[in-house]
Amino acid sequence: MEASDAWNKRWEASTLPMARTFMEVATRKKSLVCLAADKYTMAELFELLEAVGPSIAALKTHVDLIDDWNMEEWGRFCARAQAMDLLIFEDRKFADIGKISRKQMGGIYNIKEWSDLVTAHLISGPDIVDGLQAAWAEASREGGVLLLAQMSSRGNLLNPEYTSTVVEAGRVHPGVFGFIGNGSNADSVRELRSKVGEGKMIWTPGVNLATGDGEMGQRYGDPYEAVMAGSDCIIVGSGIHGSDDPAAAAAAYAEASWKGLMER
Ligand code: S5P
Repeated sequence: MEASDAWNKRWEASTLPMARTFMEVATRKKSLVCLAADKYTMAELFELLEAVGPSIAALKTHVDLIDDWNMEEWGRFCARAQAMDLLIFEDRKFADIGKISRKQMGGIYNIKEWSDLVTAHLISGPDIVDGLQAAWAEASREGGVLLLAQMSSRGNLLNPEYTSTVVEAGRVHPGVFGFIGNGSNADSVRELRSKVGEGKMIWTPGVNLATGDGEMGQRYGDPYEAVMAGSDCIIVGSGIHGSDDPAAAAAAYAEASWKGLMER
């Protein structure tokens, strides 16, 4: 199947090349799954990637979780992810002013050199997106920013008015790839999609085949429901890496998400 057929309006309306790249990868792999690779050693990360790589479309990292992180091994890890046809997404949740966020793309982790996507809060204003884009430009690379428009955790402060403000600013910004939405609640995703329109991605964490409450205030909704409600990618962590059989779990999430896209 061609990505343009699978994604229809989203394909037509998408403004950022990286969004089309994602839609192509997802179509090749029949998976709208982004793995939240929340592991604490390089060995565990490599093992998880080998097990689930074929069933996922993107790899989300928290580079500052890893106890034995070093650039050499990280470079090998990213190369392996690219060889497995994955986008690399550092979930750094930048929030500072534009010039500092730009510099935070460098430093010891040098995120600008290997990330295709990063997350940011818009709390400091729209210049954060320009700062992050300037960092990728310095590295002669392209990337996309996912703005946190909603969150999955209980008691979060991102109320509907805040969500609308983030979407209004982000939907017209060429450096914005899309928005993070609350996958634990299909109605929230639907509401977010109505605000966003067709032109940007919505990616949703807070998704698990076992719905309900997770650890420390996390909440979970169903992956298929999230896609039907307008999510373009389900971000799944413990549902995959916490499973006894991560490869089988990843395949199950891929199937649920692809079924959602086909029916949507
Ligand atoms: O609102 C959010 C935004 C994000 S990016 N809620 C989230 O849970 N996340 C991330 O998604 C979080 O940082 C974690 O890496 C992942 C969810 O993991 P899980 O184990 O609960 O599926």
